[in-house]
Amino acid sequence: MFLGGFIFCCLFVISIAQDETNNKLFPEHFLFGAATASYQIEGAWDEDGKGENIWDRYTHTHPELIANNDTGDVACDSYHKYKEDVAMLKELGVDYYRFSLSWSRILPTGFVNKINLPGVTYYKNLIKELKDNGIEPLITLYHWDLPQPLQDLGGWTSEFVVEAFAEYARLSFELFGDDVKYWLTFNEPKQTCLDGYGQGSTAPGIASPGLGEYICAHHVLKAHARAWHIYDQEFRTTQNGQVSITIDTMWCEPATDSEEDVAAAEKALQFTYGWYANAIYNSDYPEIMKTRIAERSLAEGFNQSRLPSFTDEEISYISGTFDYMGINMYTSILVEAVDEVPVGEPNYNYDMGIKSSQSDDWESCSIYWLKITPWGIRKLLNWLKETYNNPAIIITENGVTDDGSTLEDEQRVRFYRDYLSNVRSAMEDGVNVIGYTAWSLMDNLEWRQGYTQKFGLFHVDFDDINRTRTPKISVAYYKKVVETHCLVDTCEE
Ligand code: GBH
Repeated sequence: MFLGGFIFCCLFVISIAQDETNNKLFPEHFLFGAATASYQIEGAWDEDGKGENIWDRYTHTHPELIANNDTGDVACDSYHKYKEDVAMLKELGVDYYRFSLSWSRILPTGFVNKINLPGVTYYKNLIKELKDNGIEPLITLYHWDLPQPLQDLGGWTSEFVVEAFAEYARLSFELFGDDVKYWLTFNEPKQTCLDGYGQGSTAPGIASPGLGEYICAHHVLKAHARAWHIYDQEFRTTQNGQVSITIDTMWCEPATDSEEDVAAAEKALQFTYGWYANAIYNSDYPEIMKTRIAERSLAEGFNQSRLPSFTDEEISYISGTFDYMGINMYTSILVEAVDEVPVGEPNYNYDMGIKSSQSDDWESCSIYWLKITPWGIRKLLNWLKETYNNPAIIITENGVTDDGSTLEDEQRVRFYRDYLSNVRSAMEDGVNVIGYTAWSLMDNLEWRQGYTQKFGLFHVDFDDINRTRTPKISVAYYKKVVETHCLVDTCEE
């Protein structure tokens, strides 16, 4: 009797959970993939002629800033184990693999004066192994690992880097483009600029708040546009691929439905996502950024806005430089309006001028910033559709971390099911989502969190010289989704 009641109750709970999951099939041509990035997986940091990059420098000179003094020196050793990586992708059955090129593995000086052939061969081999297994490469040109010699000249705060990036992009299209249909110029430029050159909290660790991040972003946008135009003019007709950028954002939910909080949430989206996206998908920086930063700059005693401005020619050169839209999304924040911070020191957060928090009701995982908010991705996708005129969207990263204590990562299974369910619902709302990428294929160097955070579908044993990879149970779930295009046991057409 008691047991009967228990079983009844559990079945009831399971069926409720299933009911909430979208049970429509994903369209036949919908693409599923998995992602990594060079510094986080490759290792071989100084092997075969690879040059030093800003993350090599940062982890080697500031070990105290990285959990357990970890480095990417060996990481997942994918430089030697790429065939195992491809075998895991094959096991998942994914349509594509999103990985990034290490600029300094191909160009140790950062410039095209010296091409490092073993580096080129490595990526050629990886691409061939992928194609032989029926997996398309989706390549990110820049996932945060700037060649150190370019940083020594000022990195992303110097104008010359725009042309250096353009030449690196052209060379990459030349070398690999015949086999690549999808490119991304930059991964999450917000982290590059805000953390790297504004707050100084990640490599290269330059703290120039309220200035460095805007100058950096200005060059990143120009460099992205240069690369897109190079592809468009010199490669598109023969290679027939698509080029975009991936910008990350959290969904910004108004803390209340007051007019002020609603406006504050929109402002937060413009300052985080729109900062990069508006120039590309609409034109120029968002009005609200131009106005607020100009006003605060003048009040602070500057003679011009700390936000650099584009010429009309530059505005039209950058506008429209995308063939699809890439987005990375993990979590959400609640946004409240606040009183204007008195003018004082330049600061991006004061320029934005909002208060953000996360609700205690939202489920946590092992990293502090990632609260599980699957409904947020549906709202974000709808906002992107409305704000940027309904582009074709590839979600280029989405995923969750664990602490490595178990291979039975049932939280990750639920995470993928619930986020994908909301993606599918957004598609029913009319959002044109064409692809979804799980972050990450395997556990890897989670930047300043080192190897303590594990975003992988596959577990990697970092104490083992072989860096043995083992599937977590989420592999079985994602594999089934990729195969059936369905999130539940049986789907409707
Ligand atoms: C992505 O970054 C990266 O592209 C990828 O390399 C990385 O491994 C993956 O996601 C997982 O982190 O402290 O509240 O300001 C996600 C970047 C990380 C951006 C946390 C915002 C700080 C939040 N996000 N970050 S907060």
